[in-house]
Amino acid sequence: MSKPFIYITRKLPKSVVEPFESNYTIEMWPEEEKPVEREVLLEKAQQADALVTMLSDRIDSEIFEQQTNLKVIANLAVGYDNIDLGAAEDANVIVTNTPDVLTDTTADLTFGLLVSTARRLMEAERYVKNNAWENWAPLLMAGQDVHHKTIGIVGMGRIGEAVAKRATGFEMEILYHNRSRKIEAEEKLAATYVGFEELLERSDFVVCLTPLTEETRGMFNKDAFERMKDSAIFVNASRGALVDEGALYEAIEQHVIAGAGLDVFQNEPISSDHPLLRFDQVVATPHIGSASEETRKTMMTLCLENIQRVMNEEEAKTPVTRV
Ligand code: 8YV
Repeated sequence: MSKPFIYITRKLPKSVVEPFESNYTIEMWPEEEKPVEREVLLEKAQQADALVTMLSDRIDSEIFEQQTNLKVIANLAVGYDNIDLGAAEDANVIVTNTPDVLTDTTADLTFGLLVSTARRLMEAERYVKNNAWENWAPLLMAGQDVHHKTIGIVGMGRIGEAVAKRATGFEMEILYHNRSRKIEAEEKLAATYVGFEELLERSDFVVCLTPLTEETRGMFNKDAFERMKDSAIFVNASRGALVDEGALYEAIEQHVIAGAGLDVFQNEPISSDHPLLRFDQVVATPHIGSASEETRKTMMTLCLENIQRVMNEEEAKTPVTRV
């Protein structure tokens, strides 16, 4: 009997794939940095028993409308807004994601973005590297304190909680907003549940970690930025489409808020002429929330383990369920 066929839509390291090669025929899109072409994805989805997919791969009804052997799609991300779960369910295809293993890594990056924006780290680095540091002045590159300030976390899931944990080390007041109350987090982290508007009004740092859904799309709009303090810093490590980027641009330009730390954008990848990059008060990173070598390799292995379990007719380790 031939081995089940797994298609992986990016080039993954040999060390991750090798342990699975004795049981599976594994083929990968040959590029590490370029997404798989749509025609190739459609063709491989017809042939494969399992796919490992990335956020940049649109997995919609077209994938399932064709004749397919697909049993499982393992998304290399905790988010799965690139996948039409309804279409997958109709086609009896199990979808898995990579929760937990990336929580701390993403929380580290989120907190790093917050500190970098508040303390003007990237701007200060440019200043030194551009040979502009000729004199010292009492307010040279003076930013804002982080410690003892108020952080408002929108989306108190696993990553939100891990960010709150880091905020306790900075002795911050922690506010959060979430679909449901998180009583345990409230007790453990002294976090206070507030409404979205109150969070915007009271926070020095507004941190967005909520998933992208039809309800949350564009929730950080003109009204939201106008409610924030003029000293507020907005941090987004979730999804770009949660933000009206035009409204964010205006809010920073007109000093409605003080700045933003952004790991995600509406249309990724962005180029250097993206309007938000004009501001010194914006720190931008290329969607690297979970991008530590250790974590990315753990995520990749989890994808293959999920596939292995489904192929062995066991329950996947981290299946995505529709809510
Ligand atoms: C992705 C992410 O894993 O997990 C998520 O939802 O946004 C990232 O950490 C990464 O972009 C690879 O798809």
